[in-house]
Order: sequence, then C-alpha cells, then structure tokens
Amino acid sequence: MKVFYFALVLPLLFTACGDSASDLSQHDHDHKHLQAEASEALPINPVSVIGGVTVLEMTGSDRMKYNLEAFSVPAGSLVKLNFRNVGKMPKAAMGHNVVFLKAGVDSGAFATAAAAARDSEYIPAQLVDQILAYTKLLGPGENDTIEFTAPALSGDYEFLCSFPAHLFAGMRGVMTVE
Ligand SMILES: [Cu+2]
Repeated sequence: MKVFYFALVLPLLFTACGDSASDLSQHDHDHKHLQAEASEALPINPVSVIGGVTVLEMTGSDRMKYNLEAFSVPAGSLVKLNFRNVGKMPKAAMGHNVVFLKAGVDSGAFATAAAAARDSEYIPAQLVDQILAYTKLLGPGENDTIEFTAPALSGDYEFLCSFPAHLFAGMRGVMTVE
C-alpha cells in the first residue's frame, strides 16, 4: 500500500517543481532583487488602519518629494508615522523631516523661520507651539517613527519638510481630519 502511495505521489511532486535546482535559486534571487527595488520605491500601502490606528509609511527623496501628499484620519484618533529618507545625498545638503502644523498656521512663514534654525535641525524654538508633531531630521537611509493624536477638530492640517527651501520645492502635503 505504501509503495503504491509513493509511486503515485513522487511523479506528481517532480512535475509540480519542474525546474532544476539552479533554476530555482536563480528565480529566488530575482524575486529578492525585485523586493529590494520595491522597498526603495514607494511602499505598497502608504496608509493603512490597524486596530484603529492610522499607520503611515512615508518617504522623502532626493527629488524633494514625499510619496504621500494627502491622507485622511478620524478626529482624535491615533496616528503612527514611519518616515524614511530614501535618498542618497548627504544630510547637510538634503535632510528631510515631516512637521505637522496646527490649524491656521502659515506654512510659508513657518518654513522661513525654520530655515534659520539650523542648530535645532530646522525646528524653530519660537514656533514650537504651532507644531502638532514632527519627526527627526533624517539623512540618507535613516528612518524615524512617531505617534501622535490627530486633532479633535476636523479640517485640513498642513505638513511640510522644514529643511531650507524644501517646502517651496513641493515637499508638503495635507492631513485631512474628518
Ligand atoms: Cu526635505
């Protein structure tokens, strides 16, 4: 009975696998390579909700762009941001952060003040009361995770990179609280 079982199953196994061992390892290598490239580019799901927490996978690049420029969160809910600098340029020339501003703050004026605050990584001490939350300033390949509570008041809240000139180059976006 056992002999019959193996005689039946083994040919099926070989048929299913098909490829030789070297083909399989080559295939595996290609697969890993593609995965590595994908993680360098945009995360697959930049916004997801896990257990009531909005989880954001954001990147900043040498082109002074975020991968995510608009998203919504429920009022008063928890937000977790994983931010990564996917660029290659040195931090002193192309650092990135994410700064969420309170409602009604003039982001241009904030960015202008921030540009003069190099010693505090472009977080202007005199304007911290205009900030909801912010990440560290990141160099190439670095990442930072922050958690904050979305405002209770619905509306649009701007976020920006406060590295000099990056807001004006387009490194900005809007969090809609609903
Ligand atoms: Cu930046």
